[in-house]
Amino acid sequence: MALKEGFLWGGAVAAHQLEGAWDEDGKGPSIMDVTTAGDVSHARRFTEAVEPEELYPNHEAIDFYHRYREDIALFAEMGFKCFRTSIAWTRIFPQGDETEPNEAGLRFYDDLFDECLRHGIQPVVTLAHFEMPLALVSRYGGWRSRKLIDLFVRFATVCFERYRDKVTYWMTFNEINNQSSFNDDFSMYVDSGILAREGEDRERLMYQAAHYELVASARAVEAGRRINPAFRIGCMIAMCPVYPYSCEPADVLLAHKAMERRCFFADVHARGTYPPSILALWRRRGFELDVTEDDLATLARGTVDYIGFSYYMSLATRWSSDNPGFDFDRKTSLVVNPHVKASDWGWQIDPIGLRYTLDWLTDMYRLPLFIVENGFGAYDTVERDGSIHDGYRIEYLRAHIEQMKLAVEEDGVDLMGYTPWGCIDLVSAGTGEMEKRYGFIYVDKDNSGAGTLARSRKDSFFWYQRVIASNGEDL
Ligand code: P53
Repeated sequence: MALKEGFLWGGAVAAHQLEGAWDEDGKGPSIMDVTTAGDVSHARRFTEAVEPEELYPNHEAIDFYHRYREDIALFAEMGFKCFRTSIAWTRIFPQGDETEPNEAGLRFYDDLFDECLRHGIQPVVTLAHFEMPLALVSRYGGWRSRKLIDLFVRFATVCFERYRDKVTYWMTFNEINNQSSFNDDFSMYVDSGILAREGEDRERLMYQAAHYELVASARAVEAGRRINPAFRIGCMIAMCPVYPYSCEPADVLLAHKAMERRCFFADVHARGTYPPSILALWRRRGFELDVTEDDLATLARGTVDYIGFSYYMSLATRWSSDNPGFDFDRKTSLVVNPHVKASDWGWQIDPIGLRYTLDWLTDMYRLPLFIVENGFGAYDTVERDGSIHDGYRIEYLRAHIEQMKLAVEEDGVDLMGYTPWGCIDLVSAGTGEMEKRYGFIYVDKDNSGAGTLARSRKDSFFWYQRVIASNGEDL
């Protein structure tokens, strides 16, 4: 059994990481427009407003806003069947709480999706990919506020109605579960627009924000179904399987607890209920969250059609006696896995982990799966003749596609498609660097922002073209 016919080969990006044009045609500032550049050892910072002396790599990004025709032609040349991008909320509702959408923003995505469809490329669209309007942070404290549910549903509804006949595949919140690392400022900010204040209980904040988002997602799913019953609406989970460091029972239990904490979001999206472990955790912590009967009914109704997920790496964890509650914390509970290598950014490379993830998600949720991100961030070298020999990237992707095929062919996983991340070089979410490159297409721009923005084909471009043409047989 090979990959199914109509398998959605493509590539994935997010609006803020490639569009640029951050203040054009009525677009409002988003949280990513006040996020500075960082690198592997310096975290990105968030300023309150746009400061003149700071470097904000997302402001220009790779200028896709003005160059998308050329870029989509290159995707078409590779044979893409689909293209995953996101809609910048701030192009549609610049401040987030207007009652009428911004027509110029809506028109941009009309043109973009038309251009894709002209090439036979299906748009796959994420509604919230790390970039809520900044005004929602200053006015409401981000997803601290229940008010955000209505505002998000309004945004989602406007998009569903406008692109009813252009987009079939949707996702609500990108990597909604990154914030399970609630001690990490970046994850809390990009998922929920929350900067924890001194003395606030970050864990409680995270569960409350996540609950509002899950309700907003469920209401969006319901709205989408009404608008077009043919829509396929999914969730999006960052999947990093957490392995026990050893077969010591406490290590195994901690790894299991880590998966519960990281993946309960998928339970709510897919089954419409919170798992007992999370309800028990809230009781144990004494969290009295704003969760109404009506919310629970909404969650039960608005379950997703498929599970979209990203897969880059696996993690490993080791229990220690100062952790009697088996709490998993990315900052303190992780250990290096001695059996796998890591990228220059410390991401552990583990192709078998992708098969494990596909099998695990299928066992848990029995839904179709969609690998909407996978890839290798690496430094590339441009040769004197302009060629780019990125054999390391081909090697990473080949190994992962092999495991993905085994999951389908030998384990019976129902897989909709595969869209490698950053199919064209773009701004890294985690570090803001340009030089952490994922693309099949090189973009001439460096970390300081210098470069012509010219596009060129890497070796991986021609390789991926063959992979798609052979439906994954010629690797
Ligand atoms: P960058 C952390 C862990 C796994 C995936 O990431 C992550 C993150 C956040 O940095 O994000 C996803 O650019 C995300 C994309 C992002 C991509 O992975 O930090 O959905 O927006 O660009 C790769 O190397």
